Amino acid sequence: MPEPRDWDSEWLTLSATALDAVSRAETLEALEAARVDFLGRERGRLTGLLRSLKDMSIEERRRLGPQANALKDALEKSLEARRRSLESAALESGLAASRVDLSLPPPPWPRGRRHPVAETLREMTGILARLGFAPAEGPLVESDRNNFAGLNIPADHPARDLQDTFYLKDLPLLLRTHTSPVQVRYMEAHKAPLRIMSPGRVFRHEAVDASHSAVFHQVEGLYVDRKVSMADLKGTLSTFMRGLFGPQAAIRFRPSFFPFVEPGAEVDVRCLLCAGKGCPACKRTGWMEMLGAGLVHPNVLRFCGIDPGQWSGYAFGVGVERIALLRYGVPDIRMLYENDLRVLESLAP
Ligand code: FA5
Repeated sequence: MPEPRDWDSEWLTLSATALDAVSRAETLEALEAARVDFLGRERGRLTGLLRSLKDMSIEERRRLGPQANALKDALEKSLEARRRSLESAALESGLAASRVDLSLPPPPWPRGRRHPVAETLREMTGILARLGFAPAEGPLVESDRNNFAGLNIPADHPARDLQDTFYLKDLPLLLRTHTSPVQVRYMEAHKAPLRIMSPGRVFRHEAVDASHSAVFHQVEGLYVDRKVSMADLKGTLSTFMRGLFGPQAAIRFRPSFFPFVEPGAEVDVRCLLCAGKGCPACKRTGWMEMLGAGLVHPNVLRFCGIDPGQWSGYAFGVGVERIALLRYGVPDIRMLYENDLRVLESLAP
């Protein structure tokens, strides 16, 4: 026989401690522990007492039953009240900890800026505009006529080689290999006199290296008037290059050949990356080829309906990326196109 339980003394401890345990719980976890201790379904002490009412004598049950039920109600109410107050305290302290100080300066905002090629292009056209050149545009997809034939480039010229030119499949069209076709378009449409610049993208089927890309940009310049001479060309190009590289920039003219000019020249700028000592970007020559230029060939003027007896002109075509490499001190043209933000952000104009 198990010992008869002393319900009265169990009740005394229970009723003396239950409400106290609730009001002493300082955290939601402690409160939950107190709830389980008294009202837990399996082992709760008050739950146990209520469940045992059926085992008690009638007098005990009459005496303890209503009191135990009243304590259960009171305990539930007080648990609920305590839970709310602990929850709102937790909320308050959370808010206080994460308070936003509106007087603090905002975090730095990442600042966008122009791509070095776009910025170089903008400066180049800015200088030429101040020298009196008006903007003109031409399409990227061109005819053989404008890209080659009109520019006095004969059918067997190596520049037409499949190796250099991207031809469109099944069409007598190509991706322009230089900005010079804009010369043909503009002279045919407007005749002389004229002074234009034409910036844009060009395409060549070419092996890519530190200074060559298959897609790059050029700015074309063209000036046709009475008695335009090589001296005018030199003057304009010197001013142009000094505008881009500063008054110290060293420039050299080299005789060169382009079918659409006579005489022809190439202009080099002393490599700013190695100060002329020789590096991969300048192919160890100390100089970087920047542009081709010359006096417009009489055949080209004639092709465009301009009388070479009355008019003469000069033309030049500048590589924009080559200028950007020097201005930004970038050793490899590919770095301009890989769009690695760490590289682009480090390039100060
Ligand atoms: C021409 O394209 C001529 N149309 C330029 C010209 C215009 C001459 C008017 C006379 C009169 P060339 O192929 O040399 O010439 O290219 C001109 C410039 O473009 C070069 O000096 C160089 O700066 C740049 N360039 C040429 N090929 C590449 C390439 N693969 N990648 C980057 N830049 C290039």
